[in-house]
Amino acid sequence: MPLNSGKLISIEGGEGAGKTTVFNAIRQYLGEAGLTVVGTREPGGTTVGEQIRELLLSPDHRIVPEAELLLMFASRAQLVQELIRPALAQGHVVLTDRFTDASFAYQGGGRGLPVAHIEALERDFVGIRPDLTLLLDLGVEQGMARAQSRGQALDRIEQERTDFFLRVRETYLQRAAQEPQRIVIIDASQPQDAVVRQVLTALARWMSA
Ligand code: Z5A
Repeated sequence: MPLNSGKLISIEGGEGAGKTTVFNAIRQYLGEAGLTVVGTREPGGTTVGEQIRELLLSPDHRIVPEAELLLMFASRAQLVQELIRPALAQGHVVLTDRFTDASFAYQGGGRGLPVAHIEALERDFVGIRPDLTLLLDLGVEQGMARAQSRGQALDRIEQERTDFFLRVRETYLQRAAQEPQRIVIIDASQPQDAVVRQVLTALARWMSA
């Protein structure tokens, strides 16, 4: 896919999948290719969105699944209108650490909310899907061990039980099976340099398709 018009690329995966390293590697790769890359993350990415993120991730709150879903989409609606659409209109590449697939995986798969509600929110308040999604896939136990090895306190969602994360992973993989052209599965169980190599190979293939 030639990058001569704005494109949206998302990075997805479970806990400790290594999104941070991959994000930085993609940004550098595309920058060296002469493209303007606008990086962002979800939830968050705008002043309003970052405040919603704090609310969502603070272990101090008990948030019901429906409110959690709506807050994710409130942050996303703000991000799409304030940052993503303008950047795409200028022909930039927007690289985001998570996007709507995460709501299907966490609030749909993990929390068990009806997929039809998430599809309606996506249609009415987002209106765009990534052109390319890199799904960093990793066993749940391995991912949780990595996340814990950071030595930081776990946020509200990271404190969920293993079965929640198993459903999240399963949902991501189902979505990848449904949209193989858009969602590329990366084996994130490998060492960091091997994960980055897989990602950049997938990116190069997509750019030249
Ligand atoms: N969420 C949601 O529920 N619904 C939504 O719609 C959206 C999000 C958009 C915050 O997202 C939470 O919001 C997240 C999903 C939910 N919940 N959880 N749990 P986030 O993306 O900001 O947070 P996160 O998923 O918790 O990010 P993370 O744990 O930081 O994941 P990561 O970025 O993939 O991990 P990392 O920091 O790159 O790596 C973790 C550690 O592993 C670190 O010490 C690395 O050095 C190490 N690492 C990374 N790769 C490797 C390899 N290959 N080998 C060995 N060690 C590695």
